[in-house]
Amino acid sequence: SSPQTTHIFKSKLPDIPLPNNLPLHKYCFLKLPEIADRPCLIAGSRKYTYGETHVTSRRVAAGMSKLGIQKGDVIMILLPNSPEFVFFFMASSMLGAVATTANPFYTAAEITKQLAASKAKLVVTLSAHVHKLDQQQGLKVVTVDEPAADENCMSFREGEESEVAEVEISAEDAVALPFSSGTTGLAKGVVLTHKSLVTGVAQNMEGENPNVYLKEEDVVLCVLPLFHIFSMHSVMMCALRAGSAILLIEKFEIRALLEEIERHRVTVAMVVPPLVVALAKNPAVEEYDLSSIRLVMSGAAPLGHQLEEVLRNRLPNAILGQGYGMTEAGPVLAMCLGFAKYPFPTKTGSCGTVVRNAELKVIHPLTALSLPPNHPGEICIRGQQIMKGYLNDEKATAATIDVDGWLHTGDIGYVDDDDEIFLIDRAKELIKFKGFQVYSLICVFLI
Ligand code: AYL
Repeated sequence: SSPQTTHIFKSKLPDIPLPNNLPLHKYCFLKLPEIADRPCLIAGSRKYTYGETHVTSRRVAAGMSKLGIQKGDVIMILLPNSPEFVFFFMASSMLGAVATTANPFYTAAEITKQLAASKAKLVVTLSAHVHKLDQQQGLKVVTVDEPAADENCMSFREGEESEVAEVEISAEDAVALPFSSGTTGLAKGVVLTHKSLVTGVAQNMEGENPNVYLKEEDVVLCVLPLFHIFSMHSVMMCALRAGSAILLIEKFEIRALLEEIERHRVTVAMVVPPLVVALAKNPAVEEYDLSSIRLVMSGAAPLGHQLEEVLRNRLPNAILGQGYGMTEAGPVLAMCLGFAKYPFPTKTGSCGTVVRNAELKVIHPLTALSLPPNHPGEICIRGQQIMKGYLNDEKATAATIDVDGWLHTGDIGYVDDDDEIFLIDRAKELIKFKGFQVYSLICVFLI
């Protein structure tokens, strides 16, 4: 083919109409009221049905609105995995506000930086973390555990459901603001709109043959932190849309986790490679019945072949596969088609096939020409799911999303003849070159 040919990769699944004019919370609760009595959130001894989760989110929205939170305001959710995370996230969406999420174990300095960059007006956290908050003028701090830590913060009071004002929300409004370092050193706010996230969920969950087939009877493990886009999107939002139950694990401890998986008959596990190591190799695993697990999706980092084989032996009944995502990409670029309702055969080591309603290309990092199958280059993605941009950083945004709408991931990989994507390990890790930080992706092509 001529060098000018653009090689564009698409899903094997047909494009579908996207319901991305809906606000995120409406979309996530689309199955209400049919599933109002089904289990939604399970956290220790606390259980909430879909109806309870929705109504509590509305009361939290009313409570936050009494505290002055309005459309366009940013709130920071500084919580471990808990029902409150879900309530505040959904409540924020209902108000047309934006949730910025952070690791509750961040240092005071890291939190302060994100508070300043995001201009958050309210922080919701646990009393144990309040001391890390630099309470500048106007910052409201609410705790969701009793009692409030000190006089500068208050215990959160839910409002009445009837007090939730209807706000006009446009699909282009921001709803989530996770922070990511992307392809350039410093952490930046990633502006994700209602449209990006609804599109991102729909690409995985909708259609006659959904790419990730979750059922109402599924119990989805939520052990990865919800403050990170992987869990926020592929566990919380996707499971809510499907009407599955979400098992919230506050902190990772292998025996406690195995016990919960066994007790609640977890069927779907979203994991990262270090967790696969624990599930595949920890001797404690032998003492528990994990036979309920039917699907394991690993993402966020490379999963070694051998490791995958060991896990396959441990969980012979489960479909194993990978998802490939990036915060800026809204977040899923590619997903294993073995998870589909009518699955396709897939290969070990592949991190999936590009999601539907999106285009993916692989470009030569120096010439920017698109490459045919089996040629490694930088992966680029285009579609309505990608971020609007980095918060208040036009330069970084322009360096990541080009004028034609392609988001450049900084990842090096190729697409094979079966449309499966293979990433080349650690291509994006920073290396130092003559005192400058240079991406190894450039070097791959220079050496
Ligand atoms: P961020 N294999 C190898 N590397 C990966 C993979 C994978 N399957 N997935 C992500 N990465 C790397 O923003 C890649 O370098 O999001 C990518 O640019 O913290 C970077 O991680 C992005 O890091 C899912 C599945 C979300 C995955 C994700 C992305 C989580 C990481 C939803 O369903």
